[in-house]
Amino acid sequence: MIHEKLYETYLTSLLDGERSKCHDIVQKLLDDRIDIKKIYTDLFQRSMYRVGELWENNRITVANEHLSTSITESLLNLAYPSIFARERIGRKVVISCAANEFHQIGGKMVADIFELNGWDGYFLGANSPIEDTIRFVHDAQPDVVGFSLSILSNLDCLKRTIEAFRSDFSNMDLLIGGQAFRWGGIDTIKQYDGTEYIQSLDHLEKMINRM
Ligand code: B12
Repeated sequence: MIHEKLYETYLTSLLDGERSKCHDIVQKLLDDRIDIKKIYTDLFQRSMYRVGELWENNRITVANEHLSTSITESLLNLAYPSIFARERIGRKVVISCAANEFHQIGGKMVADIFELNGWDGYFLGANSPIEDTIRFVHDAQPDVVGFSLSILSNLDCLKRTIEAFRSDFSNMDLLIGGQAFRWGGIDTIKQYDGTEYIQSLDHLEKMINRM
């Protein structure tokens, strides 16, 4: 549980670019063994969604948004000691953002949740070209591949990616997620066999535990 007051303090520090204050808040939560999924969603995701609203309403600049993004990305790394502490279970996942998709924090979190559960998570980052992602998957031979989509207008890129994947890997399970689906597109994803839309990190972890 992350208290409202702590969230507000964190958000203010993030918007002010106070990296060390943000660092201390997150480190204390980790030291107190607060669930990493909670930190990811109730602190990082919630504050970045707020940053997006403030930017959309011209209450902060692109520079402020970039600063918040870069602080958040650096803070994700604080969780690494806990994330890699679990014994490896010999399973692999590749997580990528569709081509033309530059939002990468959500996808990185997803790879981390797999790691937290003992998987080896390969996160390819933003705007991954389809052919190169397919080549990487041929080499890495993962059990599952996941794609993150934040901008609904990139849905066609994602469809092309899924179709290219299906011709090379007919039986590979594909996971799809990201906030683009707040605005539609879930029915499109459901048309593809072996492709599952996952709406949150809680749902993701339940699914990992069933695999
Ligand atoms: C930071 C940011 C950027 C940065 C991203 C940098 C980076 N390193 O990631 C930059 C500057 C590149 C950017 C660019 C743009 N952005 Co932007 N951006 C954001 C912002 C503020 C935060 C994104 C973020 O990190 N969110 C936090 C993460 C943790 O949340 P998440 O992505 O939803 O991920 C969670 C779940 O969705 C899920 N999940 C995500 N992926 C996956 C994958 C799988 C497999 C699974 C299971 C789950 C899963 O798990 C995560 C944890 O719970 C958002 C605001 C917002 N609402 O998020 C706008 C936002 C996404 N951007 C927006 C826009 C419009 C743009 C631009 C078009 C702006 C422009 N005119 O140029 C461009 C598009 C670039 C592109 N082609 O991708 C809009 C999108 C609106 C819409 N209807 O599509 C938003 C919502 C802002 C707004 N309120 O208007 N942006």
